[in-house]
Amino acid sequence: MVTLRHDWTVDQAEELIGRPFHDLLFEAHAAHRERFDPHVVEAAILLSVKTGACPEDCAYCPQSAKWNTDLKPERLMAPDDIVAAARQAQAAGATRFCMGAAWRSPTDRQVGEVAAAVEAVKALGMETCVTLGMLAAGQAQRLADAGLDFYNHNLDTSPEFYGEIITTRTYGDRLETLANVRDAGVKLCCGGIVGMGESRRDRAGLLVQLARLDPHPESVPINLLVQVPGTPLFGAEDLDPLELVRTVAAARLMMPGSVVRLSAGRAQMTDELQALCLHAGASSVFLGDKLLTTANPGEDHDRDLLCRLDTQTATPERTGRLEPSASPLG
Ligand code: SAM
Ligand code: DTB
Ligand code: SF4
Repeated sequence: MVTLRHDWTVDQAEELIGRPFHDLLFEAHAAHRERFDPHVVEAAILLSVKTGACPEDCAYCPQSAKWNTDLKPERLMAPDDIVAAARQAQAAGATRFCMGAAWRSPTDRQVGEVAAAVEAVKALGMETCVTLGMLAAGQAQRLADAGLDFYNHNLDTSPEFYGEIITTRTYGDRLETLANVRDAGVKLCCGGIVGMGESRRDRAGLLVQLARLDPHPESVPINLLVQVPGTPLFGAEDLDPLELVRTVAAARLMMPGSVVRLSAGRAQMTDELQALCLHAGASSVFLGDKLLTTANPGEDHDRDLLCRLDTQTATPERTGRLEPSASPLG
């Protein structure tokens, strides 16, 4: 069984991503089958509970107040409306409901309001995830007390490339939030974005930072940049799609026990590219026709694709995670 390591170097990760394509995919798929049922994909649904007017300057993000995008800012949603959306998500087959807010860092009052929504969504029997920006230790504890399962906070890219993308908060700030979340006993959803003009070595550097977290993040979203008009990264050179596949495969091998999510950008991918990413070890997606503010493939398309791939969405009874002895490879 592929062992869990936290001592990856950037050279090793870069070598891994650059292995002969078929060797890399073979190894990643085999590692995936050691711990996961390859016929099951975890399904989460996102809701933007507070949209736009964000003071940060993330170059990819349509929600930053610094860029002129066609986005209408919206205040924090009422708890009843959030729970109604969660019910719909559950009816659509999602087992996890992820709530995102365009904040740099929430106030204690805002954390309290989100915590109330988390409690209500939990009561439906769904897993909960929120992403609210930087979080202080006490705020993480408040969310943990409400029963929060996951906190999403991405490292986004390598420490070296980071300054090209965001100047209003540091890599160290992000690591501090991750530590606060972990200390409160909440599971981590932490990954990054590819296709921002970074090099392969940057992608390796991101994976090394993620794999150095001990334990590894329980959930690792790999986002392909969604290019939004008005953001500085609109018009960035497209990434070779096979580099996305390589990144997913390397994430699978470097964090063998984590769930890798093929996250943003699926609406811009062919079905065949998504199939390759799922073969390379991704086993989680966002369902629905919207991510936070941009388009996602939508229920009909995804049902058809998963059916063509002989794959079903996870249920509480069939999560897709195997006991070590239950590997279909024997
Ligand atoms: N404001 C909070 C924060 O950034 O910490 C939470 C919401 S933010 C929208 C969540 C994540 O979405 C970002 O960290 C980034 O990785 C991802 N994201 C945002 N815009 C994206 C885009 N255009 N393409 C791909 N991923 C994107
Ligand atoms: C993550 O890594 N990707 C999701 C979730 N975590 C919050 C967000 C993707 C956002 C894509 C751009 C948008 O829809 O606004
Ligand atoms: Fe704000 Fe988050 Fe968007 Fe950055 S990614 S601009 S912090 S909403």
